[in-house]
Amino acid sequence: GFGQAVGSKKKNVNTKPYPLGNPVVKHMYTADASPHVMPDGKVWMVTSVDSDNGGGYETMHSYHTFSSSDMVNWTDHGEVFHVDDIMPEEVENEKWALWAPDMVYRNGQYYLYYPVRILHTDTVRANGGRVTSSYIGVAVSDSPDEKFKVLNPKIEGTKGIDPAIFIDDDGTPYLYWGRHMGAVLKENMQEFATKPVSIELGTDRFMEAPWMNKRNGEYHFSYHTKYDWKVKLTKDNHNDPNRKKSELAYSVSQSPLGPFEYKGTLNHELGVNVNNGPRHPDGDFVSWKLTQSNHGGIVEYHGQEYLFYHTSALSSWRQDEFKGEGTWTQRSVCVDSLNYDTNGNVIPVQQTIE
Ligand code: FUB
Repeated sequence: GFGQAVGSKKKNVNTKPYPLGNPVVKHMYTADASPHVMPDGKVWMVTSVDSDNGGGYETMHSYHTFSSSDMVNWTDHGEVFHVDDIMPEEVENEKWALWAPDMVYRNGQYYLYYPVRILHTDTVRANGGRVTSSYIGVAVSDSPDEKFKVLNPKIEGTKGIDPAIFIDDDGTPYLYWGRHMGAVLKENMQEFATKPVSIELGTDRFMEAPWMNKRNGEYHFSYHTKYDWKVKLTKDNHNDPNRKKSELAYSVSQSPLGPFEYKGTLNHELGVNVNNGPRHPDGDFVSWKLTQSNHGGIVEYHGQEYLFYHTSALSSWRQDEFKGEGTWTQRSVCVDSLNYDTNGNVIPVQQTIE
């Protein structure tokens, strides 16, 4: 837990309590929230867990679940799944990670969809990079706050990360994953009933993190956009129209597997709108350097929609009271209201620390 030196590179660890509303989980690093209303009437989310010591994407090894009835106060139900639950002994020397999960209720049980990401330590590509492989597994539990047990370690036909599960009003379950792939699941929730298809989104901006929500009978597919992750965001380039931005964007269709029409931005990068962005409690603008990988989830609760995403604001605060840039893989889940204009288009959310 916190209290030790958090943040691998910087020694200046701020131990004062974090003063603001977002992120909503402050006692550990969480990412990739997947929110759903469950039968107990609360919103539950399963999240990735980023390591305290800044070990990076390879050290993402477990999931926690959280519940809330006001979207502000979240109860941590602890670890419900760990990479040890799936790792066969014969490949224990490889580096295994659990990336962005999703969890859904169906016929009295809870299903956890998880992407397994393996970094093959003994294989190197011609260009020097290590070989990775990813696929989707599913685990099951009687309760969202208890340990999940593997149901199908590898859903045939999956390759890639970031599963998102969506159950339509007629009860048909859809799984989305990887590079905007989608398919109908069988009643058993662990095999496909249809062949996976590549979903047309009306844009080439898709990078990762698919999410599906239904609104007024239409299907909204949202995702994290491709961005120039090697380009350091500065005051000078943050408004450059040619820079590929790390945003959440969405596309809309009349059908769950598309084709979709590109609609636009769901949320802006943290700090990009410097004149309109989140502010330091002292009144200064928060550094644009807080920009982080973006991963969304949308839920409607008591008639209001909410957008979940993550930032590095907490790791930045712990290192430098917002003056530093946080750690890329010490992220924290944030929640903001998601609203629409009179034409039904999303009013893009400005990421906040409030
Ligand atoms: O959290 C690990 C990976 O980073 C997720 O799978 C991606 O969506 C990105 O958030």
